[in-house]
Amino acid sequence: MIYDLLAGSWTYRSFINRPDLLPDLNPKHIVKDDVDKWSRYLFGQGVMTFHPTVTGALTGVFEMGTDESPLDMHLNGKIEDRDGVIWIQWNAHGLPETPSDGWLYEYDGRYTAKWPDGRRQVDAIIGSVVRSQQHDDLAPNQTLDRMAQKGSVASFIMVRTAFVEAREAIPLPPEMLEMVGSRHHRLHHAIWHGLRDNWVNPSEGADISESDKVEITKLGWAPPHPNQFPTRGTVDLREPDNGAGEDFLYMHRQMIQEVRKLLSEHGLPMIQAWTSIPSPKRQSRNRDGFSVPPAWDQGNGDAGFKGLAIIKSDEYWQSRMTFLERQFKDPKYLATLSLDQLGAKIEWLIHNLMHIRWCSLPTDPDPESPLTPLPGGRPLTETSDKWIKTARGGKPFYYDDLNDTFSSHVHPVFWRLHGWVDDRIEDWYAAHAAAHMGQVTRKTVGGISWFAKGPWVSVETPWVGPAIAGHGGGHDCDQEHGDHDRDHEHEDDAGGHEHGDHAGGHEHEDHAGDHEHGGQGHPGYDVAVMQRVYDLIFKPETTAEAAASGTMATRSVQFTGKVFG
Ligand SMILES: [Cu+2]
Repeated sequence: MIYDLLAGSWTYRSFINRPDLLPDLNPKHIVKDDVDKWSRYLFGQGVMTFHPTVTGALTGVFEMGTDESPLDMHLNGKIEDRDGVIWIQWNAHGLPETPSDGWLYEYDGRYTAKWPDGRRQVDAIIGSVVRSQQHDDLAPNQTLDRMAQKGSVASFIMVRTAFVEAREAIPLPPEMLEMVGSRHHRLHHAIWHGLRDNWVNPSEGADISESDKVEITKLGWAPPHPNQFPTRGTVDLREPDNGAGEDFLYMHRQMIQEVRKLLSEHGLPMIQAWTSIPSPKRQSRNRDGFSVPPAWDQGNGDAGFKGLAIIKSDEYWQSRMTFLERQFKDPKYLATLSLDQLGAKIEWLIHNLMHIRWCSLPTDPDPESPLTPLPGGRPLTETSDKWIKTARGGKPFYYDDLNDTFSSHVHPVFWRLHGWVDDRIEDWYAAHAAAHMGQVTRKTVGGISWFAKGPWVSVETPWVGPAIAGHGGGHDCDQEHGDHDRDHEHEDDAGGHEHGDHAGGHEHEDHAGDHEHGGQGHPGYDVAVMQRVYDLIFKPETTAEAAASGTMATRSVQFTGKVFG
């Protein structure tokens, strides 16, 4: 049984078990005596945050105070499935040398069932509570005497509170959202991933026919290094390096560099990479933005929910992520990997999983239907304006599902986790420099600090999209034209094309985006061209019809947790 559906924060209220009926309260005619009766009915109130484990153990925190004078208790307990009903038994104990020192409460509750006919039913837990230790009374609602007696029993109701999203806790600056949230950037990220992921082995929702491939190739977007799984086992069993792993590392390094440039131009602070993958957190206010959002039913069955819940669990972090993190920081291990293998392993074994672990239930960006949950996320066929930028609560809103390549880079966690990925490249370089000096050499490629082709580096110029002949920026000369083309490369020039003439003659629906792309003056980066490529991969006409007839799921989940599925 997976208990992640209990994870996260709940508004807790307990009530004294009074048998008498309470008076009606008329806000237009307040009777103090009636209000007094009501106030004596409420026993306690606060925010309880549950942190369940997959085995049913429960820890957490109960917050009752304010930021200035916190009043916290720690929770410990267990969760049990009894004939399909989820029961929870736990206690809250005060913290030594804080105002709650010596407090002890015990709780017995159950998760309320879903009513088949319920409308927008809010998750709730109901139950009974007893005060097990007498204590000095600090609770605001206990004003009758100054001692809270042991043995008092009350009934409680807990109601799920909305998860505080990373975009609220650690918002990206508006200047950056304007750039990375543009149609231009969304399309580039989505088709770059979509082409290399689906060119050879199309996944659900993607379909690239031979004639599509011809058109995509004409538009300059044929991916030279389709994605390939990293192979477990010995070096002999491995697929030969094709450069896809290097593309993964390089393209995201280019994105990071572009953002750094924008931030420094605006005098804004840089976004700090994760130096280590954050330990499990389920904080009620998500202060650092890295609390793991709860799992939800994505509409793909019980197995889908369990898969999501496991990746979000503490156990996953403890058993899998910390192990991989140690590996990817271990110089001995890194010195055995080519750059391509490093990229492939990071992408498939840990990067995809970080995207999934920190993703959150998406909501409809349409201002007409605010906060309507979208369990399956954006349909792959949908790229209308509401998925780019809308307004919510009077502020600009950019759709930012972390588990969708059209929007993941608009999510604040994206830049932390990709910063972590990017730092592993430097660890890899240092490991090789130490293990076999001179076999890996640094080289600037397309304006990006990179590495020369050699025994551990398989391609000259990683792929980011259409290349301008002879100007780097993603063109793999070695593969397509042979080594003699090398003397046409002018790496140092490539960066200078950001505001260059190449872009001038074409249509630009999105000027801000177009001009910021390092070394990309090719007409293939026009929004209209990228939109065409997107539509060729994800087929709005055909899949929309199929979805309407119920034959095909249109879901946006694009980072896969399955490596060898
Ligand atoms: Cu990406």
